Amino acid sequence: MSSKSIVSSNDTEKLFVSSEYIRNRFATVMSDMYKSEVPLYGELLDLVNGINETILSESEEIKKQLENTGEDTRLNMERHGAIRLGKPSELFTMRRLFKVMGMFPVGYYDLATAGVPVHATAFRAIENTTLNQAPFRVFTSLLRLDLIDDAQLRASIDTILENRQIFTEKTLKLIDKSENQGGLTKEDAETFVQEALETFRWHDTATVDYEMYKALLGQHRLIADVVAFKGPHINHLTPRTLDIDKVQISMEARNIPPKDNIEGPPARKCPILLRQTSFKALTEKVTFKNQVGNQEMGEHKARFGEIEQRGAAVTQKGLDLYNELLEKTRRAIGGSPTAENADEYNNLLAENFKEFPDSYNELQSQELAYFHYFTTDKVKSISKDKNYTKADVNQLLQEGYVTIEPMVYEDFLPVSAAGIFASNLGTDDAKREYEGTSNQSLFEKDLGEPVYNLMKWYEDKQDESIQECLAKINA
Ligand code: OOG
Ligand code: NI
Repeated sequence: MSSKSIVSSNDTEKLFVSSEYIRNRFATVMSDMYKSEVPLYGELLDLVNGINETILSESEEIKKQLENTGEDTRLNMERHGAIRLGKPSELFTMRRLFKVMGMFPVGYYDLATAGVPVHATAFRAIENTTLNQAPFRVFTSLLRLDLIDDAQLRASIDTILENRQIFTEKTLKLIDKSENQGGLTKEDAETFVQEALETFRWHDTATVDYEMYKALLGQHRLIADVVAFKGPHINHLTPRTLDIDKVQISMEARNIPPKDNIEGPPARKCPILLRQTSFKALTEKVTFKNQVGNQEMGEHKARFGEIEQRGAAVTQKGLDLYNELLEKTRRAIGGSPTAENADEYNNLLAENFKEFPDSYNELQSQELAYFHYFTTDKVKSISKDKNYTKADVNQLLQEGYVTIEPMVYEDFLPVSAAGIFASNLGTDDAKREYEGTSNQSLFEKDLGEPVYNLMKWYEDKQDESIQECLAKINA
């Protein structure tokens, strides 16, 4: 990061650090914490870094592409994490906490239809430059108590959650301070980062007794994970690889057992959206306290490792085609793939996706994906006797006055997310079905503001890049 972007001043003459600086610090301390809590994560980072280095040294094309879009500098910092919250006020404060780090809620994901009783958003930066400086993002889900049919258990959960405070006093004070004065000094930022980290820490003592834990588990493993602990421990941190198939094979070779199949689209020349794989959740020892103060030992599975490969963001038309081909494949094998039919699933997926054009030119001309537009040197010699508009862009592209690079998909996929949840929760939970409709307006009410519309975000970014080109051409 350039030194210029670390500090910004305000009119009270105090020096505030930028939100990118705070976000990077937070991502770093989080990564260090997770490395010490889940050593396999550190091993996965080594693996991913090694594979990325090889690819960058072997493929001039990929290297150039990442340089042109500015993603080259962020590749090795790139991580996403996930947390699961229990009650509305936690989501509300979490939004304020992430805002201190320049992270905003983008997209609404309903996972109930896929058998997971939560809905979610992803907190991330929303400007290209700030994304490239500090790409850290957090998939944040909120338990949907309204989907739990057992009224008595629902009441107990309410009471348990009512009594917990997942944020430290100092964190809350510093969020207020940042909101009131428009930023934090370097010293405050460091305290904020360390205090905020506490919310994401693993606790090996449950807040409920073993009986209650079992009752929660009986409803859904995820409910036990959210309700039985002091806070929303970070459950995975995911580095970005440039070749997930290589990682999947190397994981097996290193005795890190991956899940049975890679979520998302098949391998392609021009990757789209997001492909993900993970290693199974660890079995961790947990202490439960019963009413008379005695301790009982048990275990819990929550934290796992995940790797992702990101490709081009697709338009609504592209997403519809993606969903259609994915659903067609899932239907043919009878739902989510299992260890037994993973090969069959992958072959069929590859076969079905032949329908999805696999060159950037086709993806552009058929408006299936989003692109950054750049002017070329040829622009110097362009005829100036007309004013070029958006309608001329395809012509300009064909004639070599502008070029394109794919816009990377910055977000998540609900079916994949459900698959990741399921692979770590056990198949019984994955088969569960929840009645009820998705409830974005309730989510936004709890959040305290609307989420950014995901498609519109890419549309706007593409538009900005086209307008910049036109401004240069018409200058
Ligand atoms: C979140 C799963 C979603 C992803 O990469 O799709 C996710 C969770 O298990 O809490 O992180
Ligand atoms: Ni994830």
